[in-house]
Parts: sequence; C-alpha cells; structure tokens
Amino acid sequence: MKEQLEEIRRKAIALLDECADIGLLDDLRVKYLGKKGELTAILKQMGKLTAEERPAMGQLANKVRADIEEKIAEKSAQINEALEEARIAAETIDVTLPGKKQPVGRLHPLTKVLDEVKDVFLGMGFDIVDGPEVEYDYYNFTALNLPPDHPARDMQDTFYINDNILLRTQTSSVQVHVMENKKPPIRIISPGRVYRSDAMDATHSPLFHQIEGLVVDKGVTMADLSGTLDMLMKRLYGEKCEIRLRPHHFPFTEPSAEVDILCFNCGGKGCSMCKGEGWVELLGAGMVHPWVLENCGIDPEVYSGFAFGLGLERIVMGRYGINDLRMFYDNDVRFLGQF
Ligand code: FA5
Repeated sequence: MKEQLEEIRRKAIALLDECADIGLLDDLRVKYLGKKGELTAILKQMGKLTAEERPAMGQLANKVRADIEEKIAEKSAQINEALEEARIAAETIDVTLPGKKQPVGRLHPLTKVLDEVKDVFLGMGFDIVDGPEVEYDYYNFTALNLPPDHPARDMQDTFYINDNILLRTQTSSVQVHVMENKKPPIRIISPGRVYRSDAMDATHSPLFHQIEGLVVDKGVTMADLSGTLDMLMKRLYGEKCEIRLRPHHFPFTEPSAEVDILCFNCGGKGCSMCKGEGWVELLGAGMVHPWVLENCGIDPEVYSGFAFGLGLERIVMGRYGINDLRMFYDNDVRFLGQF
C-alpha cells in the first residue's frame, strides 16, 4: 500500500506540474481526491491492514492528500494569475491613437445676430418681452388701426385658426399687450416668429422673424427713432453703414417710414439682391399713432412714442453677405457650420 500511495503522489504531482488549464486542474482534483478518486479507493482498503500498520499508513495517506491539495492550490493560483495577465494585455489602451472627433453644435446665425441685437438694446436700457404667436385678430390688426375690411390687411394675409384667432403677421401686436399692461415710460424690444402667406423667394418666407421696438415717454420724437436705428445699424454693420428713412404708410404709426440700408451685395450699384435699387429694405417704423395710444389707455396729449419692426432674416443676410434667405431653413450643416 505504501508503494501505491507513493505512486499516486508521484503521478498526481507530475500531471499537476504540466497542467495549464483550469478545467483540467479540476478534472485532476476529482481523479485523485474525489469520492470515487484513486486516493479514496486506496483508503477504503485500510481495513485490510493490521492494527500496527494502520497508523503509519493513515499518516502517509494524509500526507499524500495534503501534498496533492497543496499542489492544486499552487497551480490554481498560477493559472489564474496567467489568465489575469492575458486579460489585462488584451485590454491595453493605446493612448497614442488619435481620438474620435465629437461634433460640436453651434448657434444658428439668426440666434447669434439676435443675441447681438439684444445686447445693443439692453445696453440702451430696453427690456426684452415675449408675445404670443397665436394671436387674437384684435391685437394683430384692429387695435393697430386695421379694423376688419381695412385694405392694408391684404398686405399681411395669414393663417387663420378661426375668424377671431390667427398666426400673428407682425410683432407689432406685442406693442398693444405692453401698453395695456404698463404705463410710460416704456422701452422694450420683442423678438419672435411671425407668419404670412407669402411665397418663398430669396428675400421672403412664410415664417420669418421680426424684432419689435417700442418707446413711449414724454417728448419722444422722430429724431430719437432715427438716432436709435442709426446706432443699431452701426453696431451691427460698422461705422460706415448708411441707412435711409423713406416715407411710407403704416396704419399704426404717423408719420411712418421704411428704413433701408445700402445694399450689402453691390454697395449701392444695383443687383438682383436689391432688385436694382441699390438699397435693401430692413424695417418699418414710425411715431406711434395717437389712436393706438388711446386704444391702450395712454393719453396722446401727454405722451408720444416711436416703434419699429425689424426683419431679422434680412439683417443677418446683410451681416454675413448671404444672398438667399432660404438657406437659413435648409438645415444644411455645411452652410450653418460657417458662422
Ligand atoms: C411690419 O410688419 C410692421 N409691423 C413694421 C412696423 C413696426 C412699422 C412698428 C411701424 C412700426 P413690414 O410688413 O414692412 O412691416 O415688415 C417689416 C420687415 O419684415 C420688412 O422690412 C422685412 O425686413 C421683413 N419681412 C416682411 N415680410 C417678410 C417675409 N415674407 N420674409 C422675410 N422677411 C420679411
């Protein structure tokens, strides 16, 4: 039996020494130490030994088991360590590889220039207010001296929700909301979307943006209007920028003017952009009509005011030399990425 035990130990240790696989290691453990393993089979024969032989054989058997267990533990640690090293080697990050580019978004040119316009007016002490895009007929037309059937409504046909509610055609509707809720002095701008059933072309869109301006106080004159707009245009386009005020008619201002700047495409010579005029229309403006002040509960004998409505798209076109307004809405990143 002694030889058998020695033989089991020798063979088991030799096989374990060569083992490099965790599954195989477990098979060897079962083969030698399991319930039906070789060592157990030998121990079952202990009963055949004499009482004198048994303690020495028992001791040897325990020693053989301990040696095999120790070898299995040592091998298991070696194999696991090798596996861990292989895993780390496979996961190694090459820090010299170029990184993956994350595309970064940017502000739309309309938003960028609107922010500049807001800055200019905030610097002059104006507040910025919001108004509804879905509007009552009263605020968009009637309160602005455009009663039902007034011919000037034809110039601003729009999208109607019902007879009384429409998509606003102009931010001038906000003038009425502001004057109804706040007494002079008033100094506000109100940017936002407006809608008209205009056909799309290089300078028109059925959805576009306006920035309304309104100042009401004692002693406000047309000179204040002209000075304010001149200052804005010079801040946006540089000191050399020229504007002109052209007599016009708006039912809600008296006197009224359209304000043009020297064509940013041809510098005044005449081109397709300015339709040969040399000037591009940017906004409508004028002194708030006394009836509009009265409609809003402000005494026109005491107060006067000026108002203007800028077309944001046209300003941005001038700012960056863009000759077709449709590009703002095409969502082409090759275009939008340039600003
Ligand atoms: C008005 O809308 C008046 N509410 C402006 C105003 C305000 C006058 C306060 C007096 C006092 P008008 O319809 O001209 O006016 O439009 C103003 C500006 O909006 C135009 O000068 C132009 O720059 C721009 N605009 C008008 N229609 C379109 C369109 N379809 N697409 C793009 N921009 C447009």
